[in-house]
Amino acid sequence: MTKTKGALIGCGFFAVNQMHGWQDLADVEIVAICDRDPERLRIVGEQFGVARRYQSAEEMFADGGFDFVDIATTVGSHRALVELAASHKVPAICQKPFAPTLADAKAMVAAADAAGIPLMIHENFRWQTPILAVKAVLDSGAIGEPFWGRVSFRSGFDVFSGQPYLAKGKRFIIEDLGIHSLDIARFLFGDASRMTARTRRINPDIAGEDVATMLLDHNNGITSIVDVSYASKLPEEPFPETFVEIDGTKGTLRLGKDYKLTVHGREGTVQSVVEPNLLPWASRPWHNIQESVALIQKHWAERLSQGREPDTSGRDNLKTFALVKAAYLSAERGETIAIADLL
Ligand code: NAD
Ligand code: 89Y
Repeated sequence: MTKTKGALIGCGFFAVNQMHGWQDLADVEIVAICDRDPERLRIVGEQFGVARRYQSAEEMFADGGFDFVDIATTVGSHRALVELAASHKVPAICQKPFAPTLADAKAMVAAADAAGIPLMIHENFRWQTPILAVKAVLDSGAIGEPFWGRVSFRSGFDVFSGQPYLAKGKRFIIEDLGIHSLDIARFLFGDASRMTARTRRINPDIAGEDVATMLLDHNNGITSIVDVSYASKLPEEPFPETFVEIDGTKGTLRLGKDYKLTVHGREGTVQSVVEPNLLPWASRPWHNIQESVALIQKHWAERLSQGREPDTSGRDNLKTFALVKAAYLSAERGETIAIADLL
């Protein structure tokens, strides 16, 4: 079998999950890795047996020999690295958040289009088993036409020890985590036309907001609430579970703690547990996110071989990223923001 060859840039906290995900795919091989930090490069290179190691992405691209690049660095380097991939006509995956600004994100999509390469944003939360289960219920028509929804992520988990940069940015929870919740809202309820948001910072030791409440008007008439918090001290810590509530014309759906899904319709009430798989390399409580990494990477490999655009392409993710921008603008101005004005 001819394997698709990949290269990965950024060997930090999260990239290890991506490397495991690639290793699980029989038809993909990561042949080169890159990190500015020689120690991170050595650790990941030794753990996954990758001999070609680079401290410079430019040098790695110059040597070539791979069919796609997986960019797992933090946001500041995303635009330069996607443009570098485009200049070498190498298909690229880029981690969320897409870019520092919406203007950068648009430029990245334009660069990929001009080079004729696919660009996928690693927006993996919609690939979580419980979220896929919710989508399947919606698509089955079991609760009729949805008219109201809520996507909720409330936690007191210490994300700062693993990702210290999250405490330093002027923006925090919407850009880092709410971006996933907003994408889930788009995935379940369709594109949104208007955004109204309020934010708070509760933790005095961080620079950005750690609580956000967002109200979305979706194009199809659904109203949704997307609420996120890293300041919620609950009796049972739910990290990293997303809870979902949907009311439809024929029933209701609730995805709650420990992946319990309750669907109430005309035929009665059905309860199930839509727990993610604990992959051999995964660990609780991250296994939900880790499985979604494996699933989105499988999706990329399939779409790359079929020459089809991935579901969370750069073009698609501009619409999620516009919601992020709209939420910050709305909170800052105390106004409702029209999404069409941003795209
Ligand atoms: P990190 O700081 O631990 O790792 C980033 C690595 O990239 C570092 O080792 C750094 O040296 C390297 N790097 C940065 N710029 C570089 C460049 N130009 N060339 C080569 N190497 C470079 O960060 P992290 O926590 O692993 O996060 C990485 C990205 O993953 C972020 O954008 C974050 O938001 C995202 N993330 C996504 C999820 C998810 O579920 N999708 C979860 C966590 C983090
Ligand atoms: O960076 C974030 C993400 O994308 O998922 C969870 C996280 O690691 C912390 O909020």
